[in-house]
Amino acid sequence: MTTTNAALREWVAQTAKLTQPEHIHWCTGSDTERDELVELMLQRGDLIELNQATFPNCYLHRSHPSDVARVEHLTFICTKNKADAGPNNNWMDPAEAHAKIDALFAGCMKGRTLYVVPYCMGPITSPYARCGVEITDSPYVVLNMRIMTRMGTQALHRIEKEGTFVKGLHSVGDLNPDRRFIMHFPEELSIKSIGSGYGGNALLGKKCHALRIASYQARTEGWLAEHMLIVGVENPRGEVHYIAGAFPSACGKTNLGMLIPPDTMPGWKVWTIGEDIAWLHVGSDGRLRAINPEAGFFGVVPGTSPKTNRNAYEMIHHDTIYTNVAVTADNEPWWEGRTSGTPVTDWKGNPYDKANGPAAHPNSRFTVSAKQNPAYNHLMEHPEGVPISAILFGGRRREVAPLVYEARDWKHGVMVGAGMASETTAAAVGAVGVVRRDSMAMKPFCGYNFADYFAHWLSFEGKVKQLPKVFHVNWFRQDKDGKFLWPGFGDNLRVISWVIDRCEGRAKAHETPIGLLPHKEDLDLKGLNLPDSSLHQLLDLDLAAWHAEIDQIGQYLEEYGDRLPAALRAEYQRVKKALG
Ligand code: OXD
Ligand code: MN
Repeated sequence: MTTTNAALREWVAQTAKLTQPEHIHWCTGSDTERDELVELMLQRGDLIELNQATFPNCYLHRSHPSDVARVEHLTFICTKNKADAGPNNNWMDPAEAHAKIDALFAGCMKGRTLYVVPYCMGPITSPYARCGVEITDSPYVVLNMRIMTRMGTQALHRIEKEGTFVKGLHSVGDLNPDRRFIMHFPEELSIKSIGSGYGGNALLGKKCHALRIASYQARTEGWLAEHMLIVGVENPRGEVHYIAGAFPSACGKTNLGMLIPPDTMPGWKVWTIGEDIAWLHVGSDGRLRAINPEAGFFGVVPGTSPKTNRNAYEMIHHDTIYTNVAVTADNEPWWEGRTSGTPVTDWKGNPYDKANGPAAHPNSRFTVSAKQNPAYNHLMEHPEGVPISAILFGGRRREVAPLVYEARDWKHGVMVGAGMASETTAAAVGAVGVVRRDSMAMKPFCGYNFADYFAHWLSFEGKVKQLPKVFHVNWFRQDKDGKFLWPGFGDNLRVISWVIDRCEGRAKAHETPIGLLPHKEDLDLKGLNLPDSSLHQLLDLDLAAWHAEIDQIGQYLEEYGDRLPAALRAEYQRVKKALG
């Protein structure tokens, strides 16, 4: 197979010359192609068949033990001007980056197959969708891209019609972390990634294209590419709202996107549009509308149980690729938080021994089609996307951030998003549990200078007929003994209920220096039985802690110097003054 698109033909030929594969395979996305790839990987031991009676069409992949998470320190934004990448990114000069990484690509596919993977991010007929082509030597990547994107012939046809696509070159190389780089060239709409087979580093449609390259593209074209879930909620009055939520990796986007209402909240309905990435546009109706550019979920497995997320638990019982989970004696996948079974083999393939740490890697993942989600909704395929009523920003904060507060207007909302922070998780290599600023949950994913990104966010005021209301939430507050104060999961709907009532203009809130907070009477807490002392801590403003917090936010924002939008600095000053 080949293509009528000369640029694509040329690029594949050049890449083959550089990487010297034994075969070239143009992916169609067909079932036969998938079956052949699965067979090949089973033969090579790159996939392990799980119990087909209880987990039909489920397979386990074990990645190299040094290759289990995103590598932010090896991820670069290569713009001509260093300042355009900003203090939020590692930067390398494009010419230097190409030379460095091309030297590693030279001959790296000898004896391997080069797969050409055309894909579309977003519903195939959506004017907001964008296409790309990933060249990879990893059949695991092909199988995952087939689930995570609209991959194959249809995407190729769109590319041939439009003539444009993002170029992503990937090789697992020799998996040596010293020869691992994830390079982005936003001005060329291209990506080069070598030395890792892990999701975020290797499935180039996801973080590399749909966030880093797309955020850059979005700025020049007047839209937003965000690290956000998109959820549809209908309350017992029959009012429907779509909410987008930006939370850092492994902070519960998948759980909130697939939330199941608690039994004590009858009449509520919730459906998933997305659980990791949202592309937001000003729609023809003047509202901010969101599409999910992805077609599947690449979610964190540990903690998934009928109690925490029954939808996800059911969804991953068939047609799922597991990466780095443990296995039971019955050959079923196992992870910490799974309520049945006992692990006998750990994620590395060794006999399980508690002394060696968790059985499943804390960042072990499932890859599944979004259609397997019991809360799937056909609106995920809607070319115009869904209208967004509210945006939630949130992180993992043991202290300081209350359960929920509302920004008083868009400018304040942008300031709240810019200043947000969260404890780091196992989704990226490095220390876990350290509080860091993670503006709009985009610290690892914004393909350009955050100062310009904040200005871009601010620019939506006036462009959108009805701007979403902005809230900050924190499901992760702990008491002094380290116990979570809020039950989370399905009960987060209680907070969403208040958010919707605020959007409808009927719920009460009181003004504080940081924004509008509910009193406990303003929240639907029926059947929850939370002690008053917990509610008090969750909804109280710790002024001393906030004085320290606002100073830290100020120091962080000043890292952006003169490039920081004056309107954001002014908004910061307003909040600081209000705190006294
Ligand atoms: C992810 C991440 O995989 O954010 O979604 O790391
Ligand atoms: Mn993510």
